[in-house]
Amino acid sequence: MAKEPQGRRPTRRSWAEPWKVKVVEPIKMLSPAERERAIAEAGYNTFLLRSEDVYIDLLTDSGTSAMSDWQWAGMMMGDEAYAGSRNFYHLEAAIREHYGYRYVVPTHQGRGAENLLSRILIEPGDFVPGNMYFTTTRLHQELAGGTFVDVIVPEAHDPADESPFKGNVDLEALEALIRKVGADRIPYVCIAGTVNMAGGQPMSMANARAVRELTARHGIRVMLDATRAVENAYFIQQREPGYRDKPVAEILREYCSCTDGCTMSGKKDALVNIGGWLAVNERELYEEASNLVVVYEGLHTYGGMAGRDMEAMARGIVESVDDDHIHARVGQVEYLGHKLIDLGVPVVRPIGGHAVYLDARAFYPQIRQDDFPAQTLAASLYADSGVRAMERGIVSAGRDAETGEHHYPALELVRLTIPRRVYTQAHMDLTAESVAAVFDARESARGLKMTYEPKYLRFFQARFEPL
Ligand code: P70
Repeated sequence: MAKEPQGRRPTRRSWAEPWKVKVVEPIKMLSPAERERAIAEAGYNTFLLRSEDVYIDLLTDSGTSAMSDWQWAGMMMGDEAYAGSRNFYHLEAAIREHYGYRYVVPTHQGRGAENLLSRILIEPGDFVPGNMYFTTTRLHQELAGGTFVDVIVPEAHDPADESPFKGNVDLEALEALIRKVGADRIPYVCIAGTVNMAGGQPMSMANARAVRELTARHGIRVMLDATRAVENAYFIQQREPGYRDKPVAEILREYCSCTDGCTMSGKKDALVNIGGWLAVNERELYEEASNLVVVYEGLHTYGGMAGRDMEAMARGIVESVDDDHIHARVGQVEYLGHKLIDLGVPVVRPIGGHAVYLDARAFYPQIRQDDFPAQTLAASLYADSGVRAMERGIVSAGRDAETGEHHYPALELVRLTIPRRVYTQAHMDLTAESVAAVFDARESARGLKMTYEPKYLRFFQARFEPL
């Protein structure tokens, strides 16, 4: 009998998700004519589409993940007391164990924590350096009278640069800022891992430690945006010498130990549909935050969440640092990303932790940034297949608070964001084929013009018309 040819057996074994599906939610693709109508009615803004009109929803990984049976069981254990809910203490214990901070103030989501932190620490005229801006974070800094200063490494602005840690802080830029404005005008440095607006790019442990050392010399705090810090820890494990054999849980704690506290949107890493927190190590800061939280969120033992929400998040934190979970999560994002690279589609490299970012400038060189290339691309993708993505370019960047001019970000991107534990490989395949089809039709694309522009965070509600 003829032998099977040797070459047909894969040399590397596949990985697969460490779970199986127990409940399903039906989704359907509208007809092409219905999709055209839906996106026109939404003002060519994917935020304004009805979820029921979306086939595969890659708008965001925020609050869209699937909870486990253990988390759902926890939902039934909600202690809905106004004060002192047992679920708060479970949450506090999970944060102390896995993130390592001493004091925890729960909030309804990430921006609730950003509001508290900004109000407490920022004085008018202050500067807040960070490794690239995030929309809500920067807005709260500005509302408190501060000015955000981008100190991310220059390669973060180049979609083709393959550096492993494009989320790193440019230490020279940070030092130059300290010299220029003085340490007493910098209440804290805000670092994020992974960096959302840079394409989900991580920062290294070495860089976190160096930021720590530099700021310590000047008596400046470091606050972490911990929203996707577990994904960052996974990249450290995979890419940074000396971390290959360490569990992600251990790396996360080490990473957080380079900082004085964090704001957190639990809707991402922590595998819940709603929730967040502010955590700090200083008693005085905690006292101020737990006082302010009652003004804006709720009592300091629920912060806008139900008891059951806090239980789900406490359990989600435990699940999120599991090595098999995080490998499969980032692995799925990389699967989609490499598929697109193989199809010749321009994407931000290396592939990030929570999303694949299409490079809309490279897609549509004929569309000026003023005519919103990324917004155009996101709308075209929806029209092609009902896949919903998010603009992360000039619309997201908003206007300069002083001059009123558009910010012109170097990166003009469309984000295909993968919810955790929700979609299959087949959904990723279909998405990749749709992106390739839109890429093949790229030459016929025109831009958009903005017909309605809200004052704050305009990308959420702005409306457009085809040029
Ligand atoms: C997204 C979401 C939220 C987020 C984040 C980082 C690094 C803080 C937050 C705020 C949702 C979103 C928010 C604004 C514009 C578009 C989308 N990111 N830090 O899809 O947390 O939403 O809980 O208040 O990514 O990336 P929260």
